[in-house]
Amino acid sequence: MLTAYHVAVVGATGAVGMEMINVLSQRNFPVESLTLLASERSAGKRLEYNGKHIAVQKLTADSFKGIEIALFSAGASVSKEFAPIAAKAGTVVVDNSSAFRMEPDVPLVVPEVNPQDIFKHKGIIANPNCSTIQMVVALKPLHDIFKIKRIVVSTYQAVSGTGKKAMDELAEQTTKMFSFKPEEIKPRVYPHRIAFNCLPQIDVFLDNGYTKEEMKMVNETRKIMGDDSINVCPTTVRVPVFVGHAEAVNIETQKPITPEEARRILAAAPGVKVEDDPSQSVYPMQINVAGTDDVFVGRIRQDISIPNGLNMWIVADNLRKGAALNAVQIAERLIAGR
Ligand code: NAP
Ligand code: 3JM
Repeated sequence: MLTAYHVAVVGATGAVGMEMINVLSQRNFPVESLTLLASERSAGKRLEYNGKHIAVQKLTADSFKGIEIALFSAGASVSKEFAPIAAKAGTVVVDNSSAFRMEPDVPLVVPEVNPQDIFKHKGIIANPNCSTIQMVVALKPLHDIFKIKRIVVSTYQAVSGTGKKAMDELAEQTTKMFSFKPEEIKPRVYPHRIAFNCLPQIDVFLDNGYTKEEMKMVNETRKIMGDDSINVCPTTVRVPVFVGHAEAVNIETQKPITPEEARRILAAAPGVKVEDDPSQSVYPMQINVAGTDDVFVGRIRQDISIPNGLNMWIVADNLRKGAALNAVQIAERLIAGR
């Protein structure tokens, strides 16, 4: 008989939490009971899971009694406070926030890249940043063969990465622009207007001039790939897209690499789909990847400025592979025990 688990989603009413509920259902995750947790604001609200309407409960220190697996996506401060409480109660936490990602005794996992790290957990497993996840899924198979020395990446990130308030803000600002009322736009979530604009700032600025999002890509890539020698030079940009992050990625490798070899290796790589036919204007785009599970790669071409370099364009659904799906895949590996 299949074992089923007592599962909780923390931040269930959010953009990522709601996608977690969808993914648990779509992948038939063996759920014995599903507990939905959020702040006091959403207590009593009902969310649908497998045709049932489940009432959201307020998250408290007592929420984890009998819970075996908790998927957290309520922000880093909630994770910092409640993930250790859950772990102490015997729950295994898969945490979507940046709270524990760089802690040495917390595994940081992308199942296609470092599944073995899952079993080193001490109660908390961290889900990486969305932009990092899609990049390492595509780059690990190339690193294994050609050894990546340096990555230069620019991101084009959707507003859903910031949550549901940011999605509302883009919709409202767009409507105001079309009603010729730009003076009524008062940015609340971002420092500037996001409609019809690109913001070269994601998360806060650090002393080195990079943003926190950019440094997540540097540090998390090294930890997941298990290779501190990889140099990452990122620029992260918010674009007026609802769902899907895209990335222009340049790699410099130790061994010579050709676009043909890269296409062949990526076509066989787990979780990757190659969409690359310039003659037909075929390449991955956010409008096509939203709602899908794979990491899509196109525009694969030689870097004409250095001996061993390659350019590519990597796109994925940030709420699915970038967050909810990756977390559920971690939980699936965990219960499979391998
Ligand atoms: P969101 O749409 O704003 O949702 C936030 C969720 O957290 C809501 O369910 C909210 O509940 C809940 N929450 C807020 N404060 C809480 C509190 N004090 N106690 C309990 N629940 C609380 O945001 P989101 O986009 O889903 O993202 C949530 C978090 O997930 C982010 O802050 C980030 O840490 C993480 N995330 C990770 C990735 C990734 O790359 N892996 C991507 C996106 C997000 P209410 O409805 O009650 O307000
Ligand atoms: C807080 O697109 C994005 O803004 C990145 C997702 C995100 C994160 C994260 O996963 O790193 C949004 C808000 C965080 C965080 O630091 O936990």
